[in-house]
Amino acid sequence: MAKDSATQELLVQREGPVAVHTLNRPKVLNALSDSLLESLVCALEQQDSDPEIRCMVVTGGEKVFAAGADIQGMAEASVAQMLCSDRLAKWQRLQKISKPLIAAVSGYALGGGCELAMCCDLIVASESAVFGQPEILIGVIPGAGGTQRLPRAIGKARAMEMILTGRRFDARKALEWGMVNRVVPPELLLAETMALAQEVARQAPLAVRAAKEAVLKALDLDIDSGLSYERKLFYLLFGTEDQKEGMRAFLEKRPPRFQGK
Ligand code: DAK
Repeated sequence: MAKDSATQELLVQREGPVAVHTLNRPKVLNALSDSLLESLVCALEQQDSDPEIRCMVVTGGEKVFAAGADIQGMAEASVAQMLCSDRLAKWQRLQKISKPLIAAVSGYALGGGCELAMCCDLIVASESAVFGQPEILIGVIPGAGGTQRLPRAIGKARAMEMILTGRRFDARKALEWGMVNRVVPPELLLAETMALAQEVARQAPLAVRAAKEAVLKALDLDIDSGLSYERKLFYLLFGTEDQKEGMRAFLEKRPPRFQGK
């Protein structure tokens, strides 16, 4: 994999159309400091506008995904300091990434780490992955989407229990509950995630973008509004060269060459 760019706490590598981001604060289990979150969001935004990149992976490596926000930097904060911090804005920027994001999760994905994984569009988990929203154990509640995304991911009853008790759940449960796409041995995590990312990256980029947008809307809209949203995006794709190429290639019995146009 080609090394693209890096800060010490975030490593960025590229393999063709896929960019891989590795959180790198092992001493604190990849706790998401403001600067780490900022580096990650900036890198993702940059790649979102780079036509050469078609899919992005976020991982913490084999040992740990992320043990949440950096408690050290938050413990003595006042309401005003929390309100005025731009941390929330970083999470909102993350939500606006239009290309597919895949989380490759091994080890702990707790608090903000679990929320980061849930912000991604697909999650590949290793057998050692452990998810949870333990904020209640330190006197708060999830603040970066956990109370909203976890019930959508695993259902209200399970999410309520996890959030009220701070209990953790493992990769098998996450798979059984529909929160992750697949569970693989830790040593295969990156390879399996890359295979999935490369498969997504081979599809027509504008259709991929529209598909992501439409599926995310399914979680917010009533069925009629969702169907209407889908229809508009569907028609819009008939204005793309890739739609012509995809359908012609099918009829000519050859693989398509998608250009993102
Ligand atoms: N922050 C800072 N340091 C952490 C950390 C964290 N979240 N998690 C672990 N560490 C540090 C430990 O302090 C320890 O440091 P040293 O003592 O070696 O200096 C080192 O990492 C290794 O951790 P442990 O010794 O505790 O390792 P164990 O294997 O025994 O336990 C653990 C692993 C993951 C079970 C445990 O470390 C743990 O419970 N960590 C805390 C998990 C947690 O509570 N996470 C939620 C944090 S709150 C916001 C939006 C969202 C958020 C904040 C703001 N806004 C919109 C403003 C998010 C909040 C959260 O995520």
